Amino acid sequence: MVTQGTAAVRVGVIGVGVIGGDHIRRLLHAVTGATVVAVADADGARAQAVAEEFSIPRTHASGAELIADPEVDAILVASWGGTHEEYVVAAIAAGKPVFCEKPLATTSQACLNILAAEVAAGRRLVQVGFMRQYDPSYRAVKAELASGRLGAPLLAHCIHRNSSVTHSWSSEMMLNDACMHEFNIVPWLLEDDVVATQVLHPRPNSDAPAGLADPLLVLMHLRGGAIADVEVTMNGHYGYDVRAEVVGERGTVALPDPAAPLVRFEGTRSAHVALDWRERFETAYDIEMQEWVDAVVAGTSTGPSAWEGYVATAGAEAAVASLSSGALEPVDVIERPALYS
Ligand code: ISE
Repeated sequence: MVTQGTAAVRVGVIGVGVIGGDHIRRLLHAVTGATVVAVADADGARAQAVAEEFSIPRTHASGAELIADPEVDAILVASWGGTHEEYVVAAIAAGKPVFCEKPLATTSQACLNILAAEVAAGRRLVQVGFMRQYDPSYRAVKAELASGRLGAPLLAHCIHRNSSVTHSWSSEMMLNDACMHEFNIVPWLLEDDVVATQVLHPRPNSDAPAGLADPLLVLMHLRGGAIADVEVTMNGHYGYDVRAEVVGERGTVALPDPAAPLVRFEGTRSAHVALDWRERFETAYDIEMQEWVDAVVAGTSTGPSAWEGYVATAGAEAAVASLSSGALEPVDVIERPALYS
């Protein structure tokens, strides 16, 4: 909990690349109750430049040093996924709330180490950056399903399209970076667990970088018998497009298209499509960050838990296994610790 009388939660940010920089701006200008007092980045010059740009008082030489800073109340981890485990475990050891961008960690074993640290601490300190849970349209779909009038969910059809990606993208990243979101949002929407997954790959798009199995079709089997299909496309060309429709026993519910003016011009009718995930989920990111800060102030943890981070990583891992085996792969997880019940 933040010291009584403190004007704002003093956040330290580790990793100041694209999403880290975005969160700093958000904490300083879109959210109330927080300020950013320190940054650290593997690239010291970048940390310095960001500190200057946002007038952040301190730059630390390492994430560990930032976490130990007594003037930092809460940690935001936005560094490369492979570093998350170290920083999240250190923040838990220091008793500081930590917001960790997705993925919680790059392997399910690393996630288990985080769970073990949090369970040993005896309280939830970790929130994972699954921002879709804060998107008003996803929340509306969940509320509709929860009303029960559509009956039990039978199917979910999901689309996750990017416009284009760099050559550094691999087919595995399509699953453990991009589709990581659906491995969280599908169980959250359907209130059920993914128990097995299978990945299918059609003929690859000839515009995709060589070797990229783009697009992929990911099937998710849920414990209660529902099945979700997820199209993951990295080179859709026209914009960033995320969709979901859930088929229930008595009706269906779908995410609406994001609001955009309908333009009639020179013989066409058109509407703008978001260009990337930051634009599409800007509101969700703002709400996510505000609710995290509010929870830190209240000394609670309300957002996506480390448990959710773990099961999403386990699901993506099984999908990566299916990409090579072609088979339906089980998603094996440990029994849920009482802390997350
Ligand atoms: C990107 O890396 C993200 O994290 C976005 O949230 C995701 O939707 C997108 O597909 C990825 O490229």
